[in-house]
Amino acid sequence: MTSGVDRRRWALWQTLGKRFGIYDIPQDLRLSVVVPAYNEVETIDTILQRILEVPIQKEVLVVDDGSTDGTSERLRRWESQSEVKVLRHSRNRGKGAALRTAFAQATGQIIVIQDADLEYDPAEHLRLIQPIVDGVADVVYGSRFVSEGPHRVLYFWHYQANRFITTLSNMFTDLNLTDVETCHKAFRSEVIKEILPTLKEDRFGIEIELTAKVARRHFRIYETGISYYGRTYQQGKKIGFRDALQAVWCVLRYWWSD
Ligand SMILES: Nc1nc2c(ncn2[C@@H]2O[C@H](COP(=O)(O)OP(=O)(O)O)[C@@H](O)[C@H]2O)c(=O)[nH]1
Ligand SMILES: [Mg+2]
Repeated sequence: MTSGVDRRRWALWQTLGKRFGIYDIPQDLRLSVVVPAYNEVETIDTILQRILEVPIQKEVLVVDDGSTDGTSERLRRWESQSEVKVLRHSRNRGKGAALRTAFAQATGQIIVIQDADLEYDPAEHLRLIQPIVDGVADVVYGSRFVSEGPHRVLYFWHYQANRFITTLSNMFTDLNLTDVETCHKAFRSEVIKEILPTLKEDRFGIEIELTAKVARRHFRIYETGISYYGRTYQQGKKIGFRDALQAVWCVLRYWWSD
């Protein structure tokens, strides 16, 4: 018979383990980590290193989206690594196009999107995919707004635009997401295979399009808190006002038609 102490220990392990992403991962599980990269020479080596350090079987699909700053040359050195596959766009096409290129080649059971800058931490991949591993979710969004982890304090108006876009997207999808624009998103690969032929957005509109499409098909969507090491425009952040307007347009477009 288990003692009271054992039961409490078990409960603590279950609760804290899940919270921190420490749990048993099935031996045969393989992750596809998709990395869109455009002019990220400062961070590309570090991000790939950190992705490979995560203790799970994986393939990394990096898409060099027509970089001109030396990222392409750096990636050449990674091509010999068996876990890394480098895909290239001969000219810049945008994050959405880069994701589609990688999705088409992904062979893992779970696909995780990981930007090539250091705003999101690959160490949180295990936590992000846990609801999928548990069999309760088809899609998991890492929310920057519901976690206790560290968050860089940054632009007020950027944050307001983010809230506005999330609320607008929720109104049309009838979801209660807290962070539609998060770049940490995980999907069962069947979900991506199903929606891939319909994806159209080349730029950051892809975040809204993906959300509208998983909502329309009634996939089981979860959120989990993640940390956010935001960067400034001086450090290379690129998303801007034009992308916010485009997001609004995409909410309407993908509500109207698939
Ligand atoms: N801005 C931008 N990012 C791209 C493009 N293609 C791929 N990416 C990658 O998409 C991710 C998100 O871009 P980023 O500028 O960091 O967006 P932000 O952090 O939301 O401002 C990064 O990993 C980029 O390298 C592109 O054409 N433009
Ligand atoms: Mg970023």
